[in-house]
Amino acid sequence: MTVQLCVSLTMETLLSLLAVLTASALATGTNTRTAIVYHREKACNPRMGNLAIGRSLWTDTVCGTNNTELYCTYTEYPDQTCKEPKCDKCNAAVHRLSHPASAMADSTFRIPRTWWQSARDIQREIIQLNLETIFFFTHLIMVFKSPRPAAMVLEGSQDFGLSWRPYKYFATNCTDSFKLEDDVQVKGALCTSRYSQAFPCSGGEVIYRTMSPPYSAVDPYSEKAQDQLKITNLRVQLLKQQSCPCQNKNLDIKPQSLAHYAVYDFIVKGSCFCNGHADHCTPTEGFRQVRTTSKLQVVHGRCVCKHNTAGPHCERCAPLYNDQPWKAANGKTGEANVCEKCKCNDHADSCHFDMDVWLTSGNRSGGVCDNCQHNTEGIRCQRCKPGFYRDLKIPFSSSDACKETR
Ligand SMILES: [Ca+2]
Repeated sequence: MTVQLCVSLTMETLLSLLAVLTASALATGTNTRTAIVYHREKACNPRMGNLAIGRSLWTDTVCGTNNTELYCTYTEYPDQTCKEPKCDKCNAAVHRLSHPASAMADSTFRIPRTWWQSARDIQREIIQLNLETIFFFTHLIMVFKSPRPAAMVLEGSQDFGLSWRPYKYFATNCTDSFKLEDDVQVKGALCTSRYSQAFPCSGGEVIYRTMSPPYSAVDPYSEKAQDQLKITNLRVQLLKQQSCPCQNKNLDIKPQSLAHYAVYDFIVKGSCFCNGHADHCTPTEGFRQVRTTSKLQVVHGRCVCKHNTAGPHCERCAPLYNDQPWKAANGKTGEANVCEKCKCNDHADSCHFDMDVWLTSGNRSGGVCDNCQHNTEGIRCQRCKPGFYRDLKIPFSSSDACKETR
């Protein structure tokens, strides 16, 4: 999955290049030898990053929307004995006291740590990331400041939020909350209790990997993997709060000041989606970056296509390269599946793939040239149009190779 280079020198060419360099050094310039270096194209992928950086995160509520609220939190020592609770105020209108959703997407290494906090006493809350195009989603890391929820679900959309489907359910008890099996007992189950314990009361993590079994063995550019990896939106529904077990020991604090969700980090790891045909991406048209305090780079969505491919996600062949059907690169074998150029004798700017021509050629060449110019015709612009004759004195690829018959 971490194939980076689109092009690689084969070991053979590296060795011969080295031999040539050594030889020319010895020859001290009296012998000129030319090294022809063959490049072999390889499947490649743009770098991974946090998709939440430079984009807006949305939540239903935020702490202290209408006025200043008091809240308290518990933390515990490593041996799970409770520390004294800490209380503070929040107010969304006062920068120093505000805990907006954007605080989940700033740098993980910022000190003091920043966080988003929900309003008090709510059970259901949504954290959502909307992307401007399709991206590859590989994993999610959440670090909670409050105790982790007793029940939550991670969902993705591939159609800009029209439809959603669950990636994973998280619950202290999968059967009670969702009537699902727990992957702690049943490998590969859709629910897990792994990230829902009450301890730690602060700093608990939730981790999800899209390519965990049964998908980890699959080529990341295959249709099956893409169906799992592609997203335009991601959301986490927090469904049920869980209180810190320390709470029972201290009855002075009102329970509602403890009842909130708080999250330090919401890290959506992923990359631009290029079918294995690009190692670099630029901003999608119309994309407006949210001001970010993070030094980390924004992951952009428009591929700079290689392998003679084109389109925002390198999802088709470039205009003159449709001699074979388009294919995604193969992330497992590293095969680039480069788009092949049509043979149009320099008389056309584009071609299209034709299945009949492909089958007739014995699956070798299916390109049909479009709009043959320079008075040529044929599926390869390989002959002069009626009323024109071929001038044999000049190459056929020349623009005046077909002359008008007088
Ligand atoms: Ca933060």
